[in-house]
Amino acid sequence: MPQPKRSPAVTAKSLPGASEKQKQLQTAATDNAAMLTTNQGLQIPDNHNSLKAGVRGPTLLEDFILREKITHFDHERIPERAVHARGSAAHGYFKVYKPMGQYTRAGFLQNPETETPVFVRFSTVAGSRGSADTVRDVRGFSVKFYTGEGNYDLVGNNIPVFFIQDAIKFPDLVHALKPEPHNEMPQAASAHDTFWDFVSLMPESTHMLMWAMSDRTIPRSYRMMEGFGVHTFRFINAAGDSHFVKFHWKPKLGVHGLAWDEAQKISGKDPDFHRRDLWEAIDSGNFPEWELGVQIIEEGREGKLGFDILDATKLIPESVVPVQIIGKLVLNRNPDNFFAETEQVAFHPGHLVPGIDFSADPLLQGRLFSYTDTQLSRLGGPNFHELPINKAVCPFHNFQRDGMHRQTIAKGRVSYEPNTLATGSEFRVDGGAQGFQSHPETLESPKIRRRSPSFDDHFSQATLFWNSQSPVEKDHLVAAFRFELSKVEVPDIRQRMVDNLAHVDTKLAARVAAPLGINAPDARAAAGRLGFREYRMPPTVEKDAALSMSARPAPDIKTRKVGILVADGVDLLTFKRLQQDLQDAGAQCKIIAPQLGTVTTSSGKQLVVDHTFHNTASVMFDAVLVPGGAASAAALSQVGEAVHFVLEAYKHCKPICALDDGVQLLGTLGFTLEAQGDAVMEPTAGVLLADARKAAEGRISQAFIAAITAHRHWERLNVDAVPA
Ligand code: HDE
Repeated sequence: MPQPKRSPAVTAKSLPGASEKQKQLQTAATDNAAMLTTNQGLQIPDNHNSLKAGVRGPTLLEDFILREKITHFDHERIPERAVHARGSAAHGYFKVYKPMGQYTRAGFLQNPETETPVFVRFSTVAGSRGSADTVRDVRGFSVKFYTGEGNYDLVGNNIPVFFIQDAIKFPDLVHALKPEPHNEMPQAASAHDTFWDFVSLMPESTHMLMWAMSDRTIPRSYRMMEGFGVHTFRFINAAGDSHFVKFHWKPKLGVHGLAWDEAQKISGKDPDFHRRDLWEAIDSGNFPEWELGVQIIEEGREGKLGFDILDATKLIPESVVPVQIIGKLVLNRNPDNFFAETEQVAFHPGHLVPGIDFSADPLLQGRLFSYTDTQLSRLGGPNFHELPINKAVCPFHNFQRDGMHRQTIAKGRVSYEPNTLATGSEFRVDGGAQGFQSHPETLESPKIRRRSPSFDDHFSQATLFWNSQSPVEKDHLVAAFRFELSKVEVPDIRQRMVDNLAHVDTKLAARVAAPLGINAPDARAAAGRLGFREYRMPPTVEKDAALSMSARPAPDIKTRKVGILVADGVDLLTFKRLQQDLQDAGAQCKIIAPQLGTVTTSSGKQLVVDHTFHNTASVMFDAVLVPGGAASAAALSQVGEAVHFVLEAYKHCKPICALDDGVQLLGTLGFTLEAQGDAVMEPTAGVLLADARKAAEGRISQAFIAAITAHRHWERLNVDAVPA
């Protein structure tokens, strides 16, 4: 019988034209693939053919190589997280600015020279692992600090309050939020009956709903959102003194959202939008940074704040207790392997270090059980702390033994305490001032299944939030409520929700209700329902500026993406300087044209194209530049996708700068470059029309950079009339 021709076992040579990055990845791959073996190390000479009874015969059960490979593949998936399944993560470090010994003895909060390694995972809550990034949802913000005293996890969200007050309601909340059980729809969205049915019956969720309907839940980037520890924790110093503390993360890039229409479109154009954004920023050396802030409350003051600090549906206004900035977090390294790191990382609010402790917040208390329990099924057993991403970097030792997937080979015969056999002298861990000490809070109370009446005020802080929003933010909130409730098929649920909202603000409720085909909001009807509490604490503040996203503007345009729309005949001279100025200021400019390759400029040069109108869209960019050049402008005006690009950017209130003939592309919006006008005109917020030859040196750059720094121009005129 003729023998089949064999190819060499392994081929590993450099691809011609590979970039440095590709070469690195290639090197990593070939290191692993210098030869192919089974999991037992047996070399495999052929990875293309299973063992058969003759070349055309059945496969033999004996083929242990095939079976090992397929069995491993069959078990490649682990259960996804019940919530926060969709996430992205990065490595970095944390540094404290000043010693915090006055408040806490936590070692990593003492020395400004110490860099504590961290792993940070951002996530959405409702969607499955493969769902889109830009859905309307709360974002998780989990930080694992690998400290010298053990791992400390700060497992927070990008919203400072929560939907419910008691952990016992969490499964109900999540069941209501997740796709409906009969048809598994909708994916990664709260805009459906079961969610609004539940929250409209749980008035304690009203405050969080206000945040959820704000632009906080459609962030422009993980790098541009705040983080919050949500619960009240304790700092304990070396003398054992306790202070209550709330944790905040403040992004250096400012806090920015997307337009809702844009967020929905991105879900289709690039479901990995936030994942890609984080990855590319770190990959290009633009390391995202946050500052850690704390609100510290002396014991005894907590009763005078006007609400209960153990209630996770309440926040402490920053105008009442200012946030002290105490350190910074920098993310500077992407994971090497998504599964091994991002997927297998196990966070837990109970991973503490000495000097940090809990409060009796009943939501937090329930979490302390849940996070270990969930890892047992997700990561397959009690040894998930041995996975490299979860392993403490300080020495650790105890007498836990065995169990699924055990890695450690413990030596000797002693696996109990106290003992004398380990070292020959008595080893006993039975009290002492070292290590973690729970704060000795005095508890004298009856065993009771009831909420504290101090948790009863469900609306004051929702009103505070509403009052603190800018007019534009109020418009967005109303639009979001309308959108979500318009997807609710049962009119009674819509009605119940707007009746509740009447207790937040009557104007808000009336505006939300107007297009929903229901009756006017009725505050009294809401007050008559079970679960409602007719109780309002006297307000401590009427407004708090820090609750508005506009309180956290961007300092610059670093990493903002500018799309430059060109075709053959583009006038390079008019925008070369502007492009350079944008890049010098940290923006990333991409050339978009009808085809890949190059376009020929009006002076005959070749300009390299990054994207076509087919493979990208305006929703991938923060700003748009349309340079001059009669032929380029005329050609682009005939390309529907190019015209749509500009219209859509206009609708999403993005900065647009059009030079000379490029203004033609904005013709359908009614803009022209008036002969008598200024060299740089701004006919509506963030739209710059410039006569590049007349404008003074640098004037256009200055105006465009200022417009991009402002991020979105929500006050722009006639946005709703734009057909994009
Ligand atoms: Fe979580 N939560 N949660 N949660 N949570 C999980 O743990 C849970 C809550 C948060 O990136 C799960 O390992 C209960 C509040 C984040 O891996 C699970 C209650 C806050 C993440 C769980 C809450 C959070 C989780 C799912 C009410 C903001 C993602 C997988 C008592 C402070 C962590 C896992 C990551 C994940 C339970 C409420 C934030 C099931 C029972 C409040 C950021 O254990």
